[in-house]
Amino acid sequence: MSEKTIFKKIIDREIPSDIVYEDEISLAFKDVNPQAPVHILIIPKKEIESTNHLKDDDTALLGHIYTVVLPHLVEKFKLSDGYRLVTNCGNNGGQTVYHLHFHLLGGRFMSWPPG
Ligand code: DGP
Repeated sequence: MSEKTIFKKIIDREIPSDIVYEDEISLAFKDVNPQAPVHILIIPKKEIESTNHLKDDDTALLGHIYTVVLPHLVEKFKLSDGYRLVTNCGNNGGQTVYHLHFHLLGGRFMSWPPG
């Protein structure tokens, strides 16, 4: 069996994290290396490596993240003025942890293009 990712260890409470939202499908916690005043990682509890590994039956999971978890966090962290939701995929995308995750960044103006 392949080794657990750091995010699976967070889900399983094997390593600590600052959890800001949890339900049966998803978990959200503060990024250990924040790039903005608000920097939260939203992950599915299901182990999916990246957006390249999504399957047809993951549609509801993605919808849940966008329509339930995201609005909850936007309200909780007062991000109604705007934010950035980023998913890094694969080597060229800058992905370092191979468990699908969405970076929710806010609390400051986000410039474009990203680096
Ligand atoms: P990415 O580069 O898109 O794969 O982002 C991975 C993010 O995960 C990165 O911003 C730092 C964060 N991270 C890595 N290890 C840990 C950890 O142990 N705890 C927390 N809270 N965040 C972590």
